[in-house]
Amino acid sequence: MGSLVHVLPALVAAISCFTAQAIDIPDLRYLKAYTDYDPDGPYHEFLDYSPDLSVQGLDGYIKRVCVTGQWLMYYERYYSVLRSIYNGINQCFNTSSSYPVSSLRYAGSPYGLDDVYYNLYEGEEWTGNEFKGNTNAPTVANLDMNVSSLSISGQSPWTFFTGLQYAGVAVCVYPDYTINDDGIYLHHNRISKIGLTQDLGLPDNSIRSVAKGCLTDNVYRGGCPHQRELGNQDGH
Ligand SMILES: [Ca+2]
Repeated sequence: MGSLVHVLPALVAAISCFTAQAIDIPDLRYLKAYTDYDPDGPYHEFLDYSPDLSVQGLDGYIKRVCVTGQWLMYYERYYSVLRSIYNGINQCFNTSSSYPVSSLRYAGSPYGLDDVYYNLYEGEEWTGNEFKGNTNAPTVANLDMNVSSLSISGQSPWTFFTGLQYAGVAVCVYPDYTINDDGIYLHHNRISKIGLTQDLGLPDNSIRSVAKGCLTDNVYRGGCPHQRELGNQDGH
């Protein structure tokens, strides 16, 4: 009987662990890429970045996508030249074959759909190299004084600073846009061109550190200029 007493709690723990995982599944990001417009056709499911879609044999062949999360698609390999953004929760979009896609990646947390997160990008319109995370960063390291666009997600604002160690000019950005499907939420905001976003008050290539929360009175709530690319469009 002694051993059974020990086995039972372990079994209960295993079952609750499985239940937690099952509940988490609808929150996971994915992108299903179809080579035809047929919703019943074959597809390749992406859960992570693809810097070169020729690896999956899909360079230039994606005609339809179904997504959960925020996905960025590019004309060129290695995230160069933004083609379109698809975001949603279990939403499908047709894409135009006249504008082939050669790489793709998601913006947001790799852990949970609406977990707090930020992504900083080297180029305008979320192109090029990236610095990302879910905690304070006293330096943005490889993107120091080179951030030209950004994305935030989850239910927390983030403060961006022009100095190292949270010094200098600061702006707080709120995730003021919400996608909701059957009680599953994604809060987010995006800035495509930091230098050209006058309300933001930060020059291009000026961000040097990042902190969670709103640590300044300089608050920015606008953004998401690429709503035009949602839906059955090319983004052009
Ligand atoms: Ca830059």
